[in-house]
Amino acid sequence: MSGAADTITAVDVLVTSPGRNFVTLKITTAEGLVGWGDATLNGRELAVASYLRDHVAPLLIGRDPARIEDTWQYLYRGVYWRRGPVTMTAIGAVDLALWDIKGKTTGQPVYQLLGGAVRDRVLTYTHASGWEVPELLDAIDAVRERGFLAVRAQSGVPGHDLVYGVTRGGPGYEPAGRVAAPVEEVWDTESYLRHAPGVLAAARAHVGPELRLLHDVHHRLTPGQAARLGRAVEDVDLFWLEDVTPAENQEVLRHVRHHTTVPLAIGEVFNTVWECQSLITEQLIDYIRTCVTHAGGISHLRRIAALADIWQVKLGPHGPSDVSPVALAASLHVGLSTPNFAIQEYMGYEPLVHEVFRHAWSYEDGHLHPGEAPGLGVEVDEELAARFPYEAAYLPVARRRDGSMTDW
Ligand code: KDG
Ligand code: MG
Repeated sequence: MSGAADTITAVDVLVTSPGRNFVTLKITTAEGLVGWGDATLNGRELAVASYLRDHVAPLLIGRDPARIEDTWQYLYRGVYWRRGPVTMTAIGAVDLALWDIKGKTTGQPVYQLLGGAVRDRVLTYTHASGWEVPELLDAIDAVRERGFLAVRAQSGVPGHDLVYGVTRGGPGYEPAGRVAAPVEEVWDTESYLRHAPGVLAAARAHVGPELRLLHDVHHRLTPGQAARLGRAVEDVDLFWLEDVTPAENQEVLRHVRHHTTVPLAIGEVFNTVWECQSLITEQLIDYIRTCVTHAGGISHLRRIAALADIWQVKLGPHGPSDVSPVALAASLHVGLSTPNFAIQEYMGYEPLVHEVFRHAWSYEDGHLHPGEAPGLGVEVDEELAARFPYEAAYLPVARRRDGSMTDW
C-alpha cells in the first residue's frame, strides 16, 4: 500500500440477469484497486443504473476513495432532494464499493475495519412455503435438513389463486418475475386472517419449541387487523411478525403494540435512519429490517444500528434474492461486528448467481460468515455477467375482490 492518496479513475455500472436482474457498481482506482457495490432495486433496476451512470459517476472521478464518509455526505446532502429508494440505493452502492476498496487497500476484511467481530458467526433465516399446510411442513423439514435454525413460514390462502411469496406445487419463487407488466393478484384480507393463525399453529406443533418461526404479512393489514392477528398468534411464539401494516403511517404501530406482545419487525422499504427514528425511539418495533443496499450502504446501516441499540431494537436485515451477493456480504460484515445484530435473511440464489458473483461468504449450520478475504470478499465475473443482459421483470400488484388496488 502506498502512502499517497489514491484516486477514483473509472466508475462502471453492470446490469446483468443470471436468472434475475442485478445492478452492480464497479469503482476502479489509479492504483488498480476495484470495489464492488450492489445497486439492485427490484422492479426499478434501470432507474438506479441511470442515476449512477448519468449523475453520480462523473462526480466520483478524481475523488479519494478513502474518504467514504465525506463521499456519502457529498452525495446525500449535495443532491438537495434527499432520501428515496433510487437515491439511497445509488449512495449505498457507492458506499459498499468504497468500503470494499478500503478493505483491499488495508488487506483486511471489512468487518475488521468496523471494529472486529463481536460474534463468531451470523444467525440466518430462510424461506419455507407451501400452498397447503402439509406442503408447508414438508418445506420446513427440507430447510431444517439443510441446518437452518430459523424459518419464515408462508402458505396459500383459501379462495385465492395466487399469493405473493408462495408457489403452487413448487418450492421456489422469485420476487420479481420476468414479465412485461406486473402480474395481478386478488387479495382477501379477511380470508387470510381466518386462515393464517391455524397455519402458524400447525407449523409450531410440527417443529416443536426450538425452531425460530417467522412470518411476513407484507403490509396488508389495518392497525385493528394487525392487533387481532398479533393476539391470535401469541401462543405460536413467533421470532417475529413482519410488516403487519403499510410502513408510511407509523403512528398506527402504537395501536398494534398496545394490543399484542408478538415481536414486530419492519423496515425493508425504509431508506434512511429518519424513517426508522420514531419506531425505534418509541420502541414500537423489536427488529429493524433496513437493507444495506436500499438504506445508504454500510455507513448508514451502522448509523441505524447505533440508534436502535440505545432502544434495545435489533437489526434483522432484508436479504431476499434481489439483494445481490455483494450486498449480502456487506450485511454480513455489519452483522459480525454489530452488537445488536440479531439475524440475517438469506433466501439463497440460483447456482448461476454464485458463478457470476464469486464470494468468500459461506453458509453452515444455520449461520453465515463473511469470510476473511480483504474488502467485502466478492468478485464479479464480468465476462459471464455480460452474457445475461437485463430482462424486464416486475413485482406483482394486488387487487381486492371488488377490483380496487390494495397493498401486497
Ligand atoms: O423486492 C421485494 C422483495 O424482496 C420482498 O417482497 C421480499 O418481503 C420480502 C422479504 O421479507 O424477503
Ligand atoms: Mg418482507
